[in-house]
Amino acid sequence: MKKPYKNLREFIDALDRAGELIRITKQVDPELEITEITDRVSKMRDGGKALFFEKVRGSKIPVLINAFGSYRRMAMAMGEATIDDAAKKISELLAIKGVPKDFRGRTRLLGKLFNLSKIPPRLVASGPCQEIVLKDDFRLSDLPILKCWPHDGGRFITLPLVFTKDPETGERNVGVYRLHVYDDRTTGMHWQTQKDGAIHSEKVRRHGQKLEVAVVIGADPATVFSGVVPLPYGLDELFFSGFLRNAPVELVKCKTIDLEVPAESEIVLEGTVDPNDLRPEGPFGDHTGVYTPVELFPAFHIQCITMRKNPVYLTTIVGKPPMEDYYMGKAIEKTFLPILKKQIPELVDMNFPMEGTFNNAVILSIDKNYPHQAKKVAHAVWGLGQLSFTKVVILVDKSVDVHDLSAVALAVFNNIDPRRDLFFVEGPVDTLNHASPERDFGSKVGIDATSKWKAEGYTRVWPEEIKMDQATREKVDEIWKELGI
Ligand SMILES: Cc1cc2nc3c(=O)[nH]c(=O)nc-3n(C[C@H](O)[C@H](O)[C@H](O)COP(=O)(O)O)c2cc1C
Ligand SMILES: [Mn+2]
Repeated sequence: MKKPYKNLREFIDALDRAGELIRITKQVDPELEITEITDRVSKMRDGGKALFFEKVRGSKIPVLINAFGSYRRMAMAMGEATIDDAAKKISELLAIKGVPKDFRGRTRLLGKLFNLSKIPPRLVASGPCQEIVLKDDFRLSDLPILKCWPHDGGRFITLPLVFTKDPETGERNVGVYRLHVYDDRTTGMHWQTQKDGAIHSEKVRRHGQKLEVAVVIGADPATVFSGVVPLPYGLDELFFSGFLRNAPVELVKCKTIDLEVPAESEIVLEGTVDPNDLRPEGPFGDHTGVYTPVELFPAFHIQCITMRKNPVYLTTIVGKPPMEDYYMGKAIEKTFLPILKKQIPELVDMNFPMEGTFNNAVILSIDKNYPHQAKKVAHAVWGLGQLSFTKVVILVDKSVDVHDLSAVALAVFNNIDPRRDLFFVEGPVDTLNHASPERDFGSKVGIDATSKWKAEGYTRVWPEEIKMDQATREKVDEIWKELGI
């Protein structure tokens, strides 16, 4: 078993050794210039390399970006050779017998399994993330925070791990929610309405209180990844990270708030969110390819910054895909397929096409055993965590390769009778969905492109798919060379 990366710098060294990192010594501007360089790299074949900018105008701190921006680097971050290996590791965990059938039972069991494997986070007395403690004399403007796109509302911390606790149960959550810098001690807190951090915030709002928040910028790569993973509410992301790492995440107590953060973090911001102190957030060039408009989100008031002596500032950019987050999303698609199959047993394969930016479209192939099953699967999707935001759910037979968009289009365009096979629902949608008539609420469509059965009211004979017979194919293989083609 491989030794887990203790921190971000061990990951940087590993990327370097693997030829996956480029060190850039020329000075660059965190305003727009890093985006333009990184965007070009992200559009290269296989996501290019990770970039380590040693000299960034206006800051002494170097910038790491695109660290997760390829299948290979994403697999390395998860401690595996390939993303499929990580998916296999999760399948094996789920294969442990005694898995209850209902979803709540499964969620609890997942927690228990993670527990059993001795990977809960562990508190330690001290850690390098507190080598420097700045209580009064700090300025966010000393950090190399990017302004990503020309019409962004300012600088944004784009890959922060936001640590909060449920005020009622004390359960921890870690989520990546961007921070719009308002001044040297204040940022926005862009936790979208249905995200776990926002739920914590809503709970303290009802009690007229503030929420303590710790923000980690840069940690070991499994922990950073765990912040974007859509785990069920109440499941501590650090268990998932510990599971990937085969080792617990070591935590230290924050200096000014009752939260713990990874001891090996690069930079930590400690403070509070007042759910009633709402401020305009954005605009921000987002992964939907457009600027998300200005909307109200709570402000994050920072009271203390701790860091290593020589910290690295970890960041990313989002924009028209593919960007770094595309590879994170694909890693989630692959590793969550086995979990989803437990809940939707007829599910065969799943593809979040790049242009659907993960929340807006999914293609599912299913093993259809009874009439109208495609509709049942779509409704299951609309009932599950962040999957429930999916605006377009396309269902195809298991014979269709969901990753072959041409094959999917052939099935959809030719198999559907629009009036019969398109069905609509309404419900919560992704906060980033700019097309819905109001924020967080809109409609969704299911497209049943599976073959139709008599039992589904199709009275004609469903046509057979064209396939050459095996004998002829073998014969042609044999004579192919002689044909002069
Ligand atoms: C680069 C990047 C930026 C993100 N920014 C945000 C954001 O600003 N707000 C948000 O709610 N989710 C954002 N997300 C998605 C969340 O991190 C993701 O939904 C995660 O599962 C949230 O954790 P939670 O389920 O514990 O709330 C971002 C994801 C990535 C990869
Ligand atoms: Mn969560």
